[in-house]
Amino acid sequence: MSNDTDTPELEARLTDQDEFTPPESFVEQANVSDPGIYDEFDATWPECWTDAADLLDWETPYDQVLDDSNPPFYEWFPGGGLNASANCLDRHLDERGDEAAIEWVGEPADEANRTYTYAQLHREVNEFAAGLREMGVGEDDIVTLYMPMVPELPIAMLACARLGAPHSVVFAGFSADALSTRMNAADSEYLVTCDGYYRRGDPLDHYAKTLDGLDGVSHAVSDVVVVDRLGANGDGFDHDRPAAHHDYDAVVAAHDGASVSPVERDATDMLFLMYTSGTTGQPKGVTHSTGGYLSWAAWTSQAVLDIKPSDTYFCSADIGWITGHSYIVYGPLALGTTTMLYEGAPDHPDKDRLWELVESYEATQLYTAPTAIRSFMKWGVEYPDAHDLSSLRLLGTVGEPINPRAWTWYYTHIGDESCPIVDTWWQTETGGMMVTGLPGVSTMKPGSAGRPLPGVDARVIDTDGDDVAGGRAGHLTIQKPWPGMLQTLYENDERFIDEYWRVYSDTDSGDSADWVYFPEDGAKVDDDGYITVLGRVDDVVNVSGHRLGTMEIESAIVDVPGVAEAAVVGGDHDLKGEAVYAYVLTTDDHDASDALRERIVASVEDAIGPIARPEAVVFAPELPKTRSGKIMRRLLEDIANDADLGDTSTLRNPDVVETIQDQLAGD
Ligand code: 6R9
Repeated sequence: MSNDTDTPELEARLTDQDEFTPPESFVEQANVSDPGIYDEFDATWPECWTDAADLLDWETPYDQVLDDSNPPFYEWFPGGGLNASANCLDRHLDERGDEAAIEWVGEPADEANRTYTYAQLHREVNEFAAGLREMGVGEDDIVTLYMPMVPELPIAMLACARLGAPHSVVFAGFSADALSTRMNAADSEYLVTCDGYYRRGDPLDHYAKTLDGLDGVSHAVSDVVVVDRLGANGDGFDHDRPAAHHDYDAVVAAHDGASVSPVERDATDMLFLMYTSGTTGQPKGVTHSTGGYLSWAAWTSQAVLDIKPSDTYFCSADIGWITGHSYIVYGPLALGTTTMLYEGAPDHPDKDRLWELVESYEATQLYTAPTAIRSFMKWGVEYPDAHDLSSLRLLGTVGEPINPRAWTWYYTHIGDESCPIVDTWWQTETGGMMVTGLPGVSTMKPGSAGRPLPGVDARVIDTDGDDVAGGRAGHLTIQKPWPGMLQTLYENDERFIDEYWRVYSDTDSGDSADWVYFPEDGAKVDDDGYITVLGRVDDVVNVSGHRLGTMEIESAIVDVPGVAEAAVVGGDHDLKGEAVYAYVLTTDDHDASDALRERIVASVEDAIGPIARPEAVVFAPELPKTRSGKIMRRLLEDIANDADLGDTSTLRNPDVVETIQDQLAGD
């Protein structure tokens, strides 16, 4: 998206806004059904957030709900002590020890499926925690987890949490370079990875990528644990393993039946760290607290996803992203429910895979992304229609704006018009949901995320800081702190202030009221206070709900010999929401060629991963620039979208526009 928050395509999305009231059958059983909660939370803020903290077991009660004396370094539940793994496991053992905590559905086919009861999960987390502890992992040591959707990933997360060691999960689809960048930035000396995994039936050599990544780590890595996902099936790849690379099963077996008492963490101690893309090339290390984050994940899971212990809840995200952290692992397990973990792709072995799983596991909620819904639409209604989806009670979406057509399709064909849809706006940084309806209370408007949650002070403002109304576009801001908020950027308080606070805050003020969080999204608000999020206003492209920094992609492109300059923008894409468009200038001694284009694509995949693969690489004689020499990215977006370009005469080099358009058309 562009810096312009009122482009016509986005306006169009708002025109057809029908309203839907939540089904009575849902309201009757909803965890939250009293509309009075909005006024009540406003009146009692921040004390209202004891409701969230009360969902957890505290080893030491907190002294205060919020200490806001040093903004923006807010402290939620200071003085309190707790352990996240104890909250997700130990406290459920008496009542739910034999109930399923994780239903894992693996590839290939169904033969690999595993159910972990709370008792079994607790046992293995303890065993693995004992193993990590023996390797030397202690409180505050950062453990990197580079794994796909296998049960050992949440097990490792909870084992780290048990020891008070923050984890840093790196999405398995990310490249070796991305792994080394993140391990270097966090000075992480421990890594848990796996030998490989299956994608649409084919084994992938993840360990080879891991070894490459480790080559790029600039400090000593003391231990690596390798989960055997393929080897046991006879699909393993041949690699020599250094002595410091332990086999996961052997580690667990060596600590058979071990018990590790959960380390009491201060509420404000770091639970985990997650790198996300931002405006500059260097990923941002978002840090989350133990008490605030976990209460937020639990409270929103209860209030918005309506999770109850008796549910079988299905979120199709990857744990390598924040959605998987908050809404596959921490939120659902804190509430003692059954959470599903699906390793495979939604179209393998066939395009009804998700519906087959919903039917056979009798899933009660489905939480997925608009990009997936648009694919389901394209594949056709015959796939969901072939299955009994009547176990579903609630649907959710996350990651990007949902267009009303996709919303209506989801509501009709998956929810059978009897499931509320929660369109949840939030970010890695917010820890959990911020703007979305309460499914037992709120009227739904397709295309709009809804009102801010109770107690969340989200407002759309103009550049003067004044509220906008009546459907006009502005910037989304959050004007009061919330428990799930990031604490800082890892070891970089200054960048934390610069990235999120500087634009709208009086940064010299010690008064919390003068501090405003800016998530870098554009939004509109209607007369009912419903917020429609329009997308990023920074240099971030949202491809299939995944945040990618254009600077990171550009730097991978200019690394290729023969490339002089590159500009990357997001262009509209029917399925992915946005796709990567790269405009490239060659050096004088290189011609534009297919071979160069291939090297560019390969370099992007190596630096980031296949998700960042450019949709188009357009060779341009020059990049369109303003008189002051700034690349006109908005214009490049409009070219990608084949949109009306308006007046281009103020460019320093107006002639270049047509040449680029021709190039793209012939692409
Ligand atoms: C949870 C997650 C955050 C960015 C965010 C915004 C976009 C997320 C959205 C949405 C419109 C929604 N976004 N949910 N836009 N409607 N319901 O996705 O975190 O990966 O950090 O991305 O995603 O632009 O700023 P993250």
